[in-house]
Amino acid sequence: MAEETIFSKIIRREIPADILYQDDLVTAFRDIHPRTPTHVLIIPNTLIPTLNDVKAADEMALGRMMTVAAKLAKEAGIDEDGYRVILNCNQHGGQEVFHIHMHLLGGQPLGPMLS
Ligand code: IU
Repeated sequence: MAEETIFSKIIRREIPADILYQDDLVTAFRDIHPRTPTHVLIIPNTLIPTLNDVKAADEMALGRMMTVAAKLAKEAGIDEDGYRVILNCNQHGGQEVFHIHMHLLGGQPLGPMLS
């Protein structure tokens, strides 16, 4: 059984976060250390530590993360200019919180991916 992170407490609203969207499958909230004018994290409500742990049963939630990313990008007004979604996995991917999350980044030009 994977250990819960602070993100589980955010989902249950036990600690404050700027939640922009929540449904039965996913929760989206503003990153506390925004790297870009729009920086939102989109996470499944069930604990999946990393992309390596994803199972077929998680596909609904993972798909919902995509549609919610697109919806929030539109709401933030960054859909036309464009934006980036990132999902970090483990140490080399730079993952710090072991509850899978998609970063939605935008509001400025982001340049080439690995610069
Ligand atoms: P990473 O992909 O695991 O490196 O990203 C973790 C992100 O979670 C990082 O951008 C943090 O600023 C963010 N975050 C947060 O928004 N709220 C928290 O309570 C914690 C981390 I802990």
